[in-house]
Amino acid sequence: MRIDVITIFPEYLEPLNVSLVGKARARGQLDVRVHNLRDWTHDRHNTVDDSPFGGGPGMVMKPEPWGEALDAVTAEAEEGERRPVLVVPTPSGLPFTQELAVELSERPWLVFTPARYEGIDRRVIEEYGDRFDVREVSIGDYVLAGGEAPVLVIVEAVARLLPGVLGNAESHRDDSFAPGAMADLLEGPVYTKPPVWREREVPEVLLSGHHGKVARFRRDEAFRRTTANRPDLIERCDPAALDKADRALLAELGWEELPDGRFGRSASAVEE
Ligand code: JBQ
Repeated sequence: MRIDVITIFPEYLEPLNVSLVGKARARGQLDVRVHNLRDWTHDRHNTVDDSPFGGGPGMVMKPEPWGEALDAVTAEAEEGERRPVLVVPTPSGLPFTQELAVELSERPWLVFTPARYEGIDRRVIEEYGDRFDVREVSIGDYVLAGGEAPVLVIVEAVARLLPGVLGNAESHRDDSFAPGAMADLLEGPVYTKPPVWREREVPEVLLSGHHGKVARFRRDEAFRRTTANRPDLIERCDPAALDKADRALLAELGWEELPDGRFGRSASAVEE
């Protein structure tokens, strides 16, 4: 896979040399090219932004440097196979999900255009929307100063899905949020040696060697975490994915079975 990033802060992308993504690059599985947007400015101050038409606070990124940069970086784009996906991080984009990570991982070429918070002149997105597949994406509902950190997040989520990048092909299967993971539950706690640390013991069942009981324990813990941290995942859980023990545990945790077999927080639990 080829990845281009066009940014006014190339140093911000240095972490792409480290760890999983860095190793994938070193092995030739990922071709990452980081470009400085200011290389495509022509004035003395290398200006990339200007005040917004219509007024308002902050600055907007000018279209010309982005246009020249995108034309240069994507010059080799061909129709069909090598059609790049333009990934535009923005707080007003579609939520970035594992599903989108999988979709992007199946494409040969991603081009990222992280911008400062107020964003890029809209005409740039329109112009390239005609030539490439454009995905405007947000990594979450909080305030960031720019799109560079979202690029790091998205590239890591995508890179680990590329064939051969993760050592063990099995490692994908149980990911929380992986399609087909434990019925979209969060993962429970994990433990390793020593079996006792500062007088804290590893749950006995995990040392028992009883695979059925271990699986049940893990599933119960996954439900406890998911009800506590992500009740929305329980609410949209497919009732067919719930066994008898799951239902009993949810009831014990204060959830009630609805007429359609789904679960909802009982009135008393919602009040809290
Ligand atoms: C978003 F993608 C961006 C770009 C700039 C600021 C942002 N703030 C919150 N979430 O992912 C985002």
